[in-house]
Amino acid sequence: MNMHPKVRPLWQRLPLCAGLGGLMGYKALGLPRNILPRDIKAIVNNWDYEMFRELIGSGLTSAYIDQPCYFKMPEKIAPKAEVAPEYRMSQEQLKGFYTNGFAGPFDAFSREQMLDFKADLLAIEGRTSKTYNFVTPRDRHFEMPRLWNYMKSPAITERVAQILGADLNCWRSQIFYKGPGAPAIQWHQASTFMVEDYQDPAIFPADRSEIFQVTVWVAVDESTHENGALRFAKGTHDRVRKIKFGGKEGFYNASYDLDFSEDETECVEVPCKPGQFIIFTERCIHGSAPNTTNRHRLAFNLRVTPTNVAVYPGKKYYRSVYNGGKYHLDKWGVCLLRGEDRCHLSRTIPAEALERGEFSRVLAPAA
Ligand SMILES: O=C(O)CCC(=O)C(=O)O
Ligand SMILES: [Fe+2]
Repeated sequence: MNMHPKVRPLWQRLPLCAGLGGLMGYKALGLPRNILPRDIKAIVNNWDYEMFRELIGSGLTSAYIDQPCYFKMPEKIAPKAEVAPEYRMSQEQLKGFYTNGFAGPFDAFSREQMLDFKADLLAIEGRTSKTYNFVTPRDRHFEMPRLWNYMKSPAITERVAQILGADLNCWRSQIFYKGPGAPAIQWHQASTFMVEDYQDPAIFPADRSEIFQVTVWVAVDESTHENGALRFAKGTHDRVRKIKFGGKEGFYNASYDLDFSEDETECVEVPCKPGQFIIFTERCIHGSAPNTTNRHRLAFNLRVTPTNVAVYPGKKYYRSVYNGGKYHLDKWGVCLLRGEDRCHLSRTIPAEALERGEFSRVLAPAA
């Protein structure tokens, strides 16, 4: 099914709305789901009534950008893991993270390390991924031990552990090459990453009102106002917004207008020196300005969940609506970033295999 957020002609929208109404009724009546075709079953299983209502009520011109979530501030803000003193986040930093949705920049790597690493990243950028068989900036850590080793640097993992807990999986990474003159990455947010194909979430937390995922974004080049440093809209991780289909701006290949205005809250730019990183929940509305310089801006990120969050359970592939491409998951797995995985909910690539660059050893989750 084509889930692209575009406004369809009325003659298509009317029967589609009727069909979606039928599926919503099917869900409400608790009718058997196993007999449904895969795509339809995914919708009945994973769409909340709110999602159905928004799509049908708007005549298929508006939808939640992702599975709806409403953030509940924890009663007590305290680190969720004990870490060495040099990595401890102050109470203010932790409170800032919960209030704003992001924290940093923090120091992880030297300018020299990043300068040297740049060559490796630039070399792999244009090569076919051994994991997915096409050129993609995603998940190159499977074939780049050096990238994986940076990702699991204690400067990063020990900070994230204070937010998500002691046992952490990395389920995705991405290289961000923002070329000279590249456009802005528009304001966006994600909760369970259902935004990818609008059928299945990528990640399945037990409680969506908690913080169950973070992104760590590492600057390889200095990021500045001129070349497109990251920008955040403070406190907007409180809820998942709606989008209007179409619209002037494009998020990669998809065009939509996010139901958010910059004067609702304080929007801040967070420039980083090479080797510094920012931790944020992807639920916090963020983006980056255009690169107005004649030099690229290179960065990479990792996406992290606690090990008790299942990632792509039973899923063979997903399609990325905004990135384009069909990502087969047979060589993909989560990688243990810190602690221990006692839950075994997701296909896993053993860390030793990654450190040796053996990207294809995948362990099945416990039945
Ligand atoms: O690098 C950028 O400009 C955007 C990064 C981003 O959106 C992310 O890491 O989730
Ligand atoms: Fe993002």
